[in-house]
Amino acid sequence: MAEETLPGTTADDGPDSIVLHVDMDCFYAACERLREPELEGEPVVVGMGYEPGEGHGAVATASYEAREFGVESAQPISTALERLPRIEGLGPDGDPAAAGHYRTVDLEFYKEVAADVKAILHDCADVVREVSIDEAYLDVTDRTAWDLAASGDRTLAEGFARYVKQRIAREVGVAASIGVAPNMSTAKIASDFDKPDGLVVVRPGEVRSFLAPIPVEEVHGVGPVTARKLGSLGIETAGDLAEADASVLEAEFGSRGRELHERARGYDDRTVTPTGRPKSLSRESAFTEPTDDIGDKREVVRALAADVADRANSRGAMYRTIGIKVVVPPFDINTRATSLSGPVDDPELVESVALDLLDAEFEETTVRKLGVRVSKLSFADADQSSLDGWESAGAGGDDISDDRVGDGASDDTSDDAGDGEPPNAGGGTRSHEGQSSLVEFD
Ligand code: DCP
Ligand code: MG
Repeated sequence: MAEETLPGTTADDGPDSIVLHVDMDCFYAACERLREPELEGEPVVVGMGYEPGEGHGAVATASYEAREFGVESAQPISTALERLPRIEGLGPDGDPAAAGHYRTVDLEFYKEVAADVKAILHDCADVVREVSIDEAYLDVTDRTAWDLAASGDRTLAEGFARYVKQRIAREVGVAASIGVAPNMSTAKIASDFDKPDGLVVVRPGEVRSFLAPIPVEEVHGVGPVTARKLGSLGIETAGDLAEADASVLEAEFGSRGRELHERARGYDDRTVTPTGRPKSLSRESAFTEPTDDIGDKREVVRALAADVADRANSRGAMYRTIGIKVVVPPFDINTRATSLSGPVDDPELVESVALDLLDAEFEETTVRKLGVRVSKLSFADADQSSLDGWESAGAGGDDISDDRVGDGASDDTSDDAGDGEPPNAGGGTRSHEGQSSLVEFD
């Protein structure tokens, strides 16, 4: 894979996270258009359980052309079809099905399309949280930056998101709207802000002003009942909510009131936790000051190795590859890995292999960050279903611990659910690899 060549990529670790929320536009209708391109530009209604003359059946989704006529999700299909213009030659007058283009839900097909989209998302980010069939959060903090691109006033993060959007359009043929922001709740609002085919970027300093005019219903965690109560307090927008007295909110809504207040002010400290089964487990640790002290480096590698081995063990994962990452200032990323002849669960081996890799080439190197990774994972229970589809959404996503390892070092952990296979890792007893792909660690 070619992450190092992605537009918008730098190896910088900015202080603010970069979260993408990706949501496909009128997803089921877009899938129908893939196999019936003549539906492009037409009002399309997708639903289930509709029989002409009966009131059953609800709309799952409608194309944006159909939405112009007042068709919306969860509406009775008969109502939707009444609203749409008649199409000549489609059926007898008086038959509501002769209006618009009605298609019955074909979930199996939509899941196939969703899996293609998902594969691209996993290719573009190590941390992907799948939320529904057509929606996911990506943490791409390590893949791009909030810095401005050299060519103008756009951020590198925007270029990265545009690349993700274009890949989905080009390789799968469906449109996505993407929101980019320093946290999950703002990214979600941003992806919805300019649908369809939207790309809305909210930079770290702009979160509060972006949120201010948004209706409170759109703030994450505000349902219709809460929105009504807030309305009765004169709070209509996220801006009103942000300026409201936190103690009043707390009195009315308990601790949730304080949380909503924080969200409206642009704070949301949830991290994007991945769904599905990881393909690798890694942990990194940055030194406050770059160091060439081999004692310090070995101590950090030992701690990282123990942590990674422990996480693999607690998840029932065996590994066939053990690797290290060595970041030399400013951003020169080196990865080395050793393949084993078979899968193991062996913390001592993780430590000794990682230390060997460090000593072999980096004994005197000044480093800014170190990482340890185990990959080529296999699991004791062979059930891989959670990796296969969007349905796994909400089921997984263990919290990633964030405790410190080693003095003066800050840590990141990641469970790589993407394709973490190094290029030459197959076979051989502890065969050494040379420089392997950045995918391994980023
Ligand atoms: N869906 C459904 N019933 C609903 C809502 C949604 O069956 N009440 C299905 C159909 C949608 C898909 O889930 O295509 C994704 O839901 P979204 O809410 O993301 O809706 P769309 O993708 O269709 O439209 P949008 O462009 O607004 O995202
Ligand atoms: Mg959608």
